[in-house]
Amino acid sequence: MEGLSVGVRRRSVVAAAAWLPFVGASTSCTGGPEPVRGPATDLLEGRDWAHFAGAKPTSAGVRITRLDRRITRQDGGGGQPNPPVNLRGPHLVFRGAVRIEARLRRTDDTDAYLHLYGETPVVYDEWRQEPRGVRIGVAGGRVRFDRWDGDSDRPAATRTFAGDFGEDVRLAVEVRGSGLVLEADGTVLGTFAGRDVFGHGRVWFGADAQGDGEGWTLGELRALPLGRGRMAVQNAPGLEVPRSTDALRDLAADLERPIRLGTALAAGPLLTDGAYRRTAGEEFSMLTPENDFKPQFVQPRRGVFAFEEGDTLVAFAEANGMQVHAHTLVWFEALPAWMRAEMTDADRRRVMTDHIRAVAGHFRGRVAEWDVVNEPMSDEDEDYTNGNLGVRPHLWFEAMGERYIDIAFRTAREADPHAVLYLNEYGVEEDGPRWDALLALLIRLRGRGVPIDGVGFQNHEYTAGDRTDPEAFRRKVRALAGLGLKARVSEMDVLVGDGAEDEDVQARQFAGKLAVCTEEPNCTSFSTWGFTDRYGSTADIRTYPPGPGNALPWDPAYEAKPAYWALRDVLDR
Ligand code: 9MR
Repeated sequence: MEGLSVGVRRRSVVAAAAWLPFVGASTSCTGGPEPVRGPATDLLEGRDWAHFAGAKPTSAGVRITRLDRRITRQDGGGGQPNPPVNLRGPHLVFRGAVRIEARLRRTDDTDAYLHLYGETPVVYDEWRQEPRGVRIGVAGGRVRFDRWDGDSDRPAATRTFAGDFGEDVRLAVEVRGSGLVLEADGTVLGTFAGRDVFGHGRVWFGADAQGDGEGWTLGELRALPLGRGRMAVQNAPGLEVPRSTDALRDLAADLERPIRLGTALAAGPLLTDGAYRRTAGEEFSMLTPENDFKPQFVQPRRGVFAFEEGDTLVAFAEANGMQVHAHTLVWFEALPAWMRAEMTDADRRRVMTDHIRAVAGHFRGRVAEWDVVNEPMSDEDEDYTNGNLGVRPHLWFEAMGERYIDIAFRTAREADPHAVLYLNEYGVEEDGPRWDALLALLIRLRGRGVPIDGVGFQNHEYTAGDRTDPEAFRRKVRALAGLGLKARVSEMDVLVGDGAEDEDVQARQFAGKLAVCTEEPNCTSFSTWGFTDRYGSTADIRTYPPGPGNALPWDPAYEAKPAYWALRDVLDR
């Protein structure tokens, strides 16, 4: 079923619509002749549900744990639900009409939802591009149906159905052309306009548990083609990609003093976008998880961990001979709401150390390095004169003072004794009070015997004012060498205007920093923050579809930009 063309899909939509003269209203029957059913395919047995966050395959089906994953706002407020998608599991490719049947078993007050996605979400941890799809489930004793049209994070249509639904409910959805038929326990509940939700002829699966209970069990999940429809089940692609001998990573490995060439990656596009996967594995010898290791992903509820997306990134690194630079254990952003809640100082400290032990312990031996403390320096002038010594007074600082940094590094070292431990910071590539305060902090940490090995210089250049001089950066790297510390370029991206010369400015900035890193013996790696403008963190992600950024070495269509060639030139000198 590979390579279905849009034309074929359109024709089948028209054909299927003939079965469905009455679309858009809720009725008790579909109004058309019963389509012939093909054989059903089991989507649980023998399929991969083990890499799906919050899910655990059992003999009774797949147990779905309540994760409460949300995209929290930076003030810690509610945010958008972020239920996981089983991207490493099966998805359907179909044309014409298809029927999906599920059995939802509940033993407590959990609200049980099955998501059928027509395309996959793009997940940033402060925003999720909710794709086209439908969600069916049982909530508060009612069957519920929601449809997203891919133009907002809110559902375009929601319906609930009261009924005598027990602990074990069979739901079915038929995708028939542009119509959707919903069935519960053998009764048709309604027929809905499907818009173009499944117009790509694909269905990915997700599941979510909400409400007061602990979870539910997906007892059965099957799919079958209807009428003249065709259907195939596809598994996720393998993670190993073909290697070249002449990519950035190869040139960096061939330097007299080899360094690692890295980039920030996300599990979603790795599993769904072949060009992303191939370029990432071919060109880079190190990866930083852009968001998938952050607390709101890995510990969405206190004591409930979900490492599956992070594990996928580690597996990708292992399959392609890359190192993982893990990011990040202690930060003031990307925290689940529970972590920000009021608590005693002692509890706050326990939350931090428990998190470090659990997360660094989980990845122990499989990651080379950790950003233990991210962005400890303050943005407020007053923190440089009020006794805080430039250290940001966030929740961890409030509970422990500057010693939170000592405790974090000591705990990380115990949890993964072989990982190289970094402090990661922005805006310290150039001279100024921020750098002075960081250097003074590093001297204090060294003086107290804190096990810190190096500093990551993020090198984000978002505005013309951020364009730092490579020589200023070189002085910082050397200052660290004087303290016996390593340095790395950890998150470089260079946002530019759209003038003809802008891409050259961008290329020069990337090349200048890489050159310093290759020349200074304590600089270990050079990483960009993403590599294609298609998913960069500078994209305008609050619009549907997102507006691409322009800060990275590859354009949204994976064409190498001048910055890429400039990086090669530095390595190939
Ligand atoms: O690129 C990341 C973006 O998707 C997240 O929403 C954001 C908050 O977690 O973090 C971005 O990455 C940041 C990194 O973790 C730390 N340094 C600055 C990066 C760019 O904002």
